[in-house]
Amino acid sequence: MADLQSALSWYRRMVLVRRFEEETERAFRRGKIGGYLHVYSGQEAVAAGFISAMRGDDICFTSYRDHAIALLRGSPPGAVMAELYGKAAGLARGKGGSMHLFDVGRGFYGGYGIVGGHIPLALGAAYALRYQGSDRVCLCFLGDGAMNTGAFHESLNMAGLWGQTGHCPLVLIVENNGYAMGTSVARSSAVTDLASRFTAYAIPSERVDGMDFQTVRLAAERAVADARASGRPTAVEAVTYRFAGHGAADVVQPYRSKEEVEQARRRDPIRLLEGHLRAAGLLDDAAAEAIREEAEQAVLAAVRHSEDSPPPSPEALHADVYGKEA
Ligand SMILES: Cc1ncc(C[n+]2csc(CCOP(=O)(O)OP(=O)(O)O)c2C)c(N)n1
Ligand SMILES: [Mg+2]
Repeated sequence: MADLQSALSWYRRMVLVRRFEEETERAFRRGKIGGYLHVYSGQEAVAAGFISAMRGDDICFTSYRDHAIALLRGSPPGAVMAELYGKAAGLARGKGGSMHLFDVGRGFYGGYGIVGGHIPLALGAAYALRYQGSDRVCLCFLGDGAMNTGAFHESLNMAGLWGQTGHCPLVLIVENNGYAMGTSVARSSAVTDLASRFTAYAIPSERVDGMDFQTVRLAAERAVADARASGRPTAVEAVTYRFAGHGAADVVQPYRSKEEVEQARRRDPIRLLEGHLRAAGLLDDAAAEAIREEAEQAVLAAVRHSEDSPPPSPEALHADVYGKEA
């Protein structure tokens, strides 16, 4: 069992993520958040498990389901929320929105809307880290649906190849939540054992229960340590479930039954970790309530901060569009 004492602090952060996401859904319905919104509820153990295994100077990439990654890497909730509100105090200065969070100072390289489009970027970043002579690693979170894009296969081929000479410290994390929008894995993948698909590119992989923080964390520690020591890519398929719709507009959800969602909710990752912590005597009712209250206050403060922040100024329109010459 991974160290439960430190799991308590990750439990606290998972509670914050869940509460944060509930508030974003509410703000979207009230018209406070524009554009689009994909929440992470149900999948918290995956990001928390992997981010807990990262070193401060490691880096990560993900898709548009990105709020949790930023929060778990330590971005201030106020800056994350303000970005969703399109405000100048946002993490991307109000010009990226929900799908394009970015916090380079905390090793978070985004937040991308094109399915699979971030995988080649993560691959290049992993190569660069070794090329520059460091032992840092790059994590790339991706969905089950992203595994069926050309970018995935082209990137994995190069990752396998570069790994042969120790030039690709890339950890690939498949967040298998069972669906790509309204299409199930079974309807879209010829091989539904997603972890096994990495063997085509000589990349070691394993499949784990993505609802159990401790299990994810152990797999993450193994994968990160392997990538760091060998410079080879490694992959983990975390089997998880998204409790909310694909995005804020996915209300009816004809592609899955209420019973299926209820069944999955019985293995809520936050309650599972709470159970472990209570069994170990590390959490009781009063402490759990205090953690919920702390999350509540942090999220309400983030909302106030976002409401109070101005939108980006018209002059900011052209800022940050082009990089500066080195
Ligand atoms: C290249 C591309 N094709 C289609 C879309 C539309 N689209 C947005 S999300 C999504 C499903 C992706 O599913 P998955 O990778 O499993 O991630 P999840 O949403 O389950 O986290 C699709 C098809 C897109 N954004 N980009
Ligand atoms: Mg999916």
